[in-house]
Amino acid sequence: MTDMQDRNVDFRTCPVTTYEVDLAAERLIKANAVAAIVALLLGGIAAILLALTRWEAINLLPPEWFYRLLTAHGIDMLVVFIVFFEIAGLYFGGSVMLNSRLVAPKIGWVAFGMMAFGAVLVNIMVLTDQATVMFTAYEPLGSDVASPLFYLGLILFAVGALVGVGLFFVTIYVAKRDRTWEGSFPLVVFGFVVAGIIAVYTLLSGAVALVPAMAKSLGWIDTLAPAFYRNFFWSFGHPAQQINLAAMVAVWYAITFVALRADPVSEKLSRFAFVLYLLFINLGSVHHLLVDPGLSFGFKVFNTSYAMYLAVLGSMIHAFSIPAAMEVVQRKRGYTNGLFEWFRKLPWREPGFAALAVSMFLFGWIGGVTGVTMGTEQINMVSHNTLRVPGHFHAAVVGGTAIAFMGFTYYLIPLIFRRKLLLVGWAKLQPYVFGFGIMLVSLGMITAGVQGVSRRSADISAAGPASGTVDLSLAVLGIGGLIAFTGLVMFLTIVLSSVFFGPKQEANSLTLIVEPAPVPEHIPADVDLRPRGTFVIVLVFLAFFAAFYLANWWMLGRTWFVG
Ligand code: HEM
Ligand SMILES: [Cu+2]
Repeated sequence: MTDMQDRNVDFRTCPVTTYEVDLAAERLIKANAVAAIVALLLGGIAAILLALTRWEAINLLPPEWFYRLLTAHGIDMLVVFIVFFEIAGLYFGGSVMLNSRLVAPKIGWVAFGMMAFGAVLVNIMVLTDQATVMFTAYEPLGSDVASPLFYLGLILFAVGALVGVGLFFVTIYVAKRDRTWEGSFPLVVFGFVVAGIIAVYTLLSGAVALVPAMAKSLGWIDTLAPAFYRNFFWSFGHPAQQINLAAMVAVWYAITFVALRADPVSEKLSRFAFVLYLLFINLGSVHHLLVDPGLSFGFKVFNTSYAMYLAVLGSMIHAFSIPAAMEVVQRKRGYTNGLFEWFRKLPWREPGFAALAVSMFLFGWIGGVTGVTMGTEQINMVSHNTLRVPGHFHAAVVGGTAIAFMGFTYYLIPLIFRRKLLLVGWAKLQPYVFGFGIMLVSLGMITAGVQGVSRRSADISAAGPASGTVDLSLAVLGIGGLIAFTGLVMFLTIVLSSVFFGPKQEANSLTLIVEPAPVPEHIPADVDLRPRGTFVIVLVFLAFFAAFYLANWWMLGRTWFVG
């Protein structure tokens, strides 16, 4: 604490969490969070137009605009929105949650400026048709077509993010040195540290892909091997999803605590699961290269199956231990009837909890199951580049990560923006509306993809009349898009109106609607605290997973008949 006073850092004490909040960190968290929301708005406008184009009966946009907006949507959502939000999360975890000052906030503003400028530049290039190359910008298309300023924008954004991550690490180092908190890192911060470590090599890999591509678009070099670009692009693009994953799981633990005051059943096991991410998850990136001819079958299978399953194990540990933590704390509160009384009595009307529940469901049951299945070399042969792929990642990254981040934002408003959350009644419904919409988007995409509809197609009618129930699947995608867009507009309205027009006030409670009942100090020995309901849910999940996986092999077996 002495160090803080020496440096004249302004702190306030949060009346609810008792955290010592560095006001400079608070301002940076606000700026990064608002930038994230603006990106979400832009990406969301593109999203509904894309969904209404893929709904073949409407086919709204002409192809040029479809591809332009597809590029903008991919970048604004998957890169700009998510990364700005994560930088806000890192400053929150590294400074606020550790009661420490944010080291060198000026550098934080430089990082913010680079990211914001880079994002604006990329958007201008994409929207003025100077970079209609998809967010992947594969070689040789990418550097033949895209303006060098497109690459410059992406590189500035990535370097700015790297600076922000660096600031986070220096901040936690100083916090540790000054002993601003007791004991080891809180689990949530530990999750952010893992996300930060993954972010470092992710962003460096991005530079290895994008810097030569920019050099080529400037004419400084003549060739850039497509396989080289793809390899490094995906050492950036896939691990970026693992940053999202680690940050999302950290947010899951945070919300579990906020909404239920539940601690993890085994904190050691949860930490171990985070370490599994760190060690194994980037190997799974090879699933993007499963159709690349230059790589051996053994290399592909080792990385996408054996190695990746260790990372999947990490996710399963989290996904089973969080409901178990909820069940144990609910049982302590006396909800011990049958297997599922604890479950029925969960705070379904609390916005953060609703977001957590929807996020865990969509991430695990749809995103996770389809991802592991399609990552299998053989099954990938029929799903690669079909709509099944965006079907999978909309469940994972939108249904999972974006919804978790939305839920978390509701708490940042009273705690960090120090404003009253307006439209709380909407906030209670928003995760369900958005989640239901995204579920339909995802299922529509997956079922269309299974019938062979390709991703990134403005219009599939050129290939002749669609077979089977393709039209129905695409209609489900379109209707889901309308519902999800409604949920997105609800979120943006709640957040932006609260941030700009909500009455200023200090937070007075951790939760927004449902205050959890206190947990009794002494629990009689005969109360059954074992999470038996969770165990049943886990078994059902594993059975569903196995059935889906085997059904895919069965379908694959019906694709080519040997004999
Ligand atoms: C209202 C919510 C959303 C809707 C309705 C929506 C819809 C769509 C549609 C229709 C496509 C085009 C698929 C294709 O034809 O291949 C797409 C692509 C994509 N979306 Fe979304 N999306 C939404 C939110 C998000 C969010 C929040 C993210 C990321 C966090 C995201 C990431 C992506 C990515 C990375 C692509 C692929 C771009 C490409 O192929 O280059 N989407 N989305
Ligand atoms: Cu991937």
